[in-house]
Amino acid sequence: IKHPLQNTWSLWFYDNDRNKTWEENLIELTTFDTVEDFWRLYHHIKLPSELRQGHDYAVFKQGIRPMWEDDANKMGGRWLILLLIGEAFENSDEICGAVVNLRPRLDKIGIWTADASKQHANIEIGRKLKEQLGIHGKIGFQVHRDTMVKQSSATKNLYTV
Ligand code: M7G
Repeated sequence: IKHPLQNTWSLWFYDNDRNKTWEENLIELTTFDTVEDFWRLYHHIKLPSELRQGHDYAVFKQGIRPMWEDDANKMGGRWLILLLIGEAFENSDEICGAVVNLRPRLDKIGIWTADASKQHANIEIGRKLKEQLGIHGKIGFQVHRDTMVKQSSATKNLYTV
C-alpha cells in the first residue's frame, strides 16, 4: 500500500527553445500523489543540478499551471530564494507550487502562493522555509503582478523574513 499525499502534484519542465513562445516551452511531464511515486520520479529524472542553464523545473498542485496568469496564481506571489552557488506549512492551502530556475549566474527557487495580500499566511510560509532550509540571510516575497512588469531582481519585496 502506497502512502498518499494530501494533493496530487504535477511536475513541469521549461524547455527554453528559442523557436517557441514562453508558454509553448512549458511541458507537463507527469503527476504523482504518493510518497513512493514521488521518490521513484526523483530517482528517475535529471536532478536540477544536472539541468542546462535556462531550463526550469516546477512542481505545482494538479490543475494549476506554473504561470502568473493561472487563476490560482494571479493574485499571488512567491518567496524567492537566490542560490549564488548552485507539506510542512500550517497554511499549505495557500501554496500553489515551487519553481527552480537554472540561470547563468543566479539560480533561483521560488515558492508560489495564492494570495499575496494574506500577510499572516505568507509570513508563516516564509519563516518555515527559512527554518527548514537553514537559510540565515533574508528572503523576500514578490507579488507576481510586480514581477510581470519588471526584471525579477528589480522587483521590490512585499514581505521580508
Ligand atoms: P523567468 O524565467 O521567471 O526568470 O522569466 P529569468 O528572468 O531569471 O529568466 C523570464 C521571462 O519568461 C519573463 O520575463 C517572461 O517573459 C517569461 N515568463 C516567466 N514566467 C514565470 C511567466 C509566466 O508566468 N507567464 C508568462 N506569460 N511569461 C512568463
